[in-house]
Amino acid sequence: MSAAAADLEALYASFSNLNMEGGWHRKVPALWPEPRANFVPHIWHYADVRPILDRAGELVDTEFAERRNLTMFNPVEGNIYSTVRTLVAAYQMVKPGEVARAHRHTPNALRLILEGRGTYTVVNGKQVEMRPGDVLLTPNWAWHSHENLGSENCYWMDFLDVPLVHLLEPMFYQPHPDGVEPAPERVESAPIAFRAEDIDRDLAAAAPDPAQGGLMAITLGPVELDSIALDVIALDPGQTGGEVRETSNAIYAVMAGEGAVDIDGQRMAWAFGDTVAVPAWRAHSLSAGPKGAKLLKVSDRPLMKKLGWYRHAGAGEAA
Ligand code: 1HN
Repeated sequence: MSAAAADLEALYASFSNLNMEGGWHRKVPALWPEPRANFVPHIWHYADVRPILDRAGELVDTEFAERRNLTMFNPVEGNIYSTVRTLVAAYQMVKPGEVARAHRHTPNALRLILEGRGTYTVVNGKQVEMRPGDVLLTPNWAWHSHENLGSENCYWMDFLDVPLVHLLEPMFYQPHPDGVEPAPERVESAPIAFRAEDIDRDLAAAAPDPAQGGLMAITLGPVELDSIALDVIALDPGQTGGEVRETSNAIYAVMAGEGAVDIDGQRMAWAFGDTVAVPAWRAHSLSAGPKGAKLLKVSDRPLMKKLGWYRHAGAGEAA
């Protein structure tokens, strides 16, 4: 070893037990030219999930489970929870007569109802029926419980920013002291409830959205979650959207119809109730089968925008 090399070794040794590293001496880089392909595109099929939910309904009691849900984790090394970096998606089923007790937490949540009438969610004391095709928000720290007062199983999807809260640390969680909120007020409409028929009406009047590959799309609002944007995208029969590539992390949920997503040279076919993880900066385009399709896109775009990190490339035209 040269004298200079020996001096350097001595320098590294002098701070190696101080929990410090020289920025010029890192084993893994801290910066890179553009978003890396960390999380991977992945699809979960509702046809696979539904019988599992039914079986869980026989074996797992909601008295015992705070929530009888199945979370979808991205199949990337070391991950056992997140669907994409900032978001987690889950499927949940509540049987007639069952109650998912009230609780509140700092993570923001929303639900997309797939099947079943007669189940009510109570959000901050307001009781709203959850109907197929509805999207219902549960913002940061809002009390929420779910109760099936009908005669059909109710199936839905949950989306939460729990992985973001894990990263940033502001996790708070409380079960409601009374189990459920006492004397909720039943309402037909609420600012946190986007009804299927209202979504369809707004979509029918929508214009092509360049940010969604030129497909017809609406953004749900004006009441919004701080960290999560909700876009509903409609495809005509046989339509193909232009390529979309953006820094936001997204999860698509199929509200109606069938089709496919082409992503990084891979094609994934989807149908009603399926979930597709589209991590940041993955070029992708959607296409519909012969009956058209409708998708909910759940993304962390508001965060990216607030922080000045939202970028998108190749706002393609729909064909
Ligand atoms: C949660 O609170 C619900 O309240 C659903 O229905 C899914 C997944 C992870 C963490 C909390 C709910 C959840 C969840």
